[in-house]
Amino acid sequence: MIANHLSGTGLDVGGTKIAAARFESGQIVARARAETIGQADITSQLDCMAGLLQEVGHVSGSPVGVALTGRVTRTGDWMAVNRSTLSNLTGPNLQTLATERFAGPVSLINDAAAAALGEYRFGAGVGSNSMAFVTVSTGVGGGLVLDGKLLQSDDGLAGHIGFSSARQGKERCGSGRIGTMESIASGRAIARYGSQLAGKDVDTPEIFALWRQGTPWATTAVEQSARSIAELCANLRAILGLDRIVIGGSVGLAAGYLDCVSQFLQSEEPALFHVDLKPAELGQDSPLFGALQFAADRV
Ligand code: ADP
Ligand code: BMX
Repeated sequence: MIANHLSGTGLDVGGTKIAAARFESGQIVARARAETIGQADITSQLDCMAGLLQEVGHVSGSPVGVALTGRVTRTGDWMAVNRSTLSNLTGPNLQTLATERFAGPVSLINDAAAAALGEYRFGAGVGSNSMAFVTVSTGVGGGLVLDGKLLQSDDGLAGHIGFSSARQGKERCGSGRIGTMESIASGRAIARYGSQLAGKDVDTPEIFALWRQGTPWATTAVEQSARSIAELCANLRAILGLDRIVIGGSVGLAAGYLDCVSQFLQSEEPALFHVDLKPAELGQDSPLFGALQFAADRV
């Protein structure tokens, strides 16, 4: 389906970056970006979003669809599950604040749920009946479309697959749970494990570059993540009988990563638990399209 009914502005607030895009008839006509400040409170986060809206030339009164890392309740409260990503999100209701500040209709949704909707409607999920979007990014997030309907819960926790358990997981993550997918497979986890193995600080893109050159410790760090994501895909298939899983996020879309996940899925899981794996067709823009579509669905 073509997205030419989408006009307004999409925001995607992740654990590392905040992206904004203004849409006119389904086309992105302006973009802006800022770094996420993990310790900022809700008011400062809102200031940042407002600055980006101004940069992209947001048209007053047109819809704003906001995709947010963390839990977004049905009534528009926003809070972290992993408090080491966003540590200061207690306080006022974001829906109320954002509606006042942006002077127009505002819709809030979890970032991975938004991306699932975006891919289901306009990308790699088209034609699927039940699918997941899995983002491997700062954290590990998920959005689920089941029998054509986006799964949501009042408390905003539905779809938080990054907080399910991984066989190889041992550490406690910022959610308080031990051995989560997020603690072992996320961009942050790769950097932490890679740095430990290398004996110096290395970031995730560097680790990926060294992995492609065949550096053994970098291979160990990337494969630990990819093997766990393959396990997650098999778990999702077992629990929900999905026919497709779409992978996104900067780690998920890094060259060679999805092939590595596919190989682990093929080699380590029985055929019944294999699932059609595809990269996000909208690339980094899936949450932006999905957030604006979510806004359009609510009108
Ligand atoms: P966000 O989590 O803010 O939505 P991203 O999807 O960009 O943002 O994910 C950020 C994570 O991806 C960080 O851990 C970052 O180091 C990592 N990352 C960014 N670019 C790359 C790359 N080219 N290859 C591998 N990892 C990357
Ligand atoms: C975490 C969680 C999810 C989010 C996912 C991916 C927080 C702050 N975030 O599992 O809500 O969907 O990360 O988000 O608890 P990102 O920050 O990696 O883009």
